[in-house]
Amino acid sequence: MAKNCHIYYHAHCFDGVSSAAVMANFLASRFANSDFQFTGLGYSLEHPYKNLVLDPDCVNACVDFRFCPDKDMHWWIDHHISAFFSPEDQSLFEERKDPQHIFDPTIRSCVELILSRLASDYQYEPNFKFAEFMRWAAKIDSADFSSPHEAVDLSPPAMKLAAWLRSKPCNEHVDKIIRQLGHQSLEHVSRLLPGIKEICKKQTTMVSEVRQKAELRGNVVVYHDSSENADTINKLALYVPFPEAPFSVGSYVSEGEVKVSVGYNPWSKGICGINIGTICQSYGGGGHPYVGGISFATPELASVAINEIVTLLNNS
Ligand SMILES: [Mn+2]
Repeated sequence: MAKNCHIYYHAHCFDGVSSAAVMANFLASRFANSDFQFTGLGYSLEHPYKNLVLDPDCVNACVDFRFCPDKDMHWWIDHHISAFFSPEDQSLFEERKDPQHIFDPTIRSCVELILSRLASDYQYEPNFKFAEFMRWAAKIDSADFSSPHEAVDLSPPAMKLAAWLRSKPCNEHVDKIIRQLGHQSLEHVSRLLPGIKEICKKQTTMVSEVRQKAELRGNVVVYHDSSENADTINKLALYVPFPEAPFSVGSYVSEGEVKVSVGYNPWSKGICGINIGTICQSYGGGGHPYVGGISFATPELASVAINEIVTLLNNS
């Protein structure tokens, strides 16, 4: 039976859009000739679903993003350690034991979690080979690159798509690309991205900006960029000038807020003895054990928190 399906996903994220494409492929295998709508969601200071009105007649699904307490969110699959906005949301999830609400923070990408659990629990057999997406989603989401240079190298098609998504392209374009992802190779899709040439050029410029402006405070690379859209930078670029520094804290001005990103250097020799996702959560943000982000309403609030976090990281 054809249905209207609405898929919510983590916006501007390779794993997020790939998860949306896999979920669409899964729902299309259950409901032939269905219509699909996609909505990207991002972290902010407020509850992400505060203004959300779900259509109960739609099949609603949310992937790679926070738990939605609304009963009409029929599917929810996430792997973020900060999946629950509040303890109340977490209790709801635990009480309901809804088999269509799947959470496993031990899996490196949401694409992998969706593919494995829908195969085991719902006998899902995708009619498209998502292996390449799964490999790159895990690599990008967990920053599993061999060097800071590899992390900022935009030659692989998946890296082009990830950089393009970070540049916050308009919804209409992202929508078109998600619809291609379950049908075409990453190589093919990477050639369809509007403005990708400029993005590759900009990346080169940003990496040289970081080389000039980033400073080392103890074990932490600290970088601030107040230029427009600077938060589109690949945060791993911060380790290009300081490949040995264990941590980085970058701050960027975006849409009236200051976005702070905190990360553990995956090439650093030491062991990360601190959970960065938890630190970010304590400031109202979220993330994974090795990387996280926080939004602040003013530069003053951000700067106080940055100093505290730098001290915390230096003492860890
Ligand atoms: Mn993810």
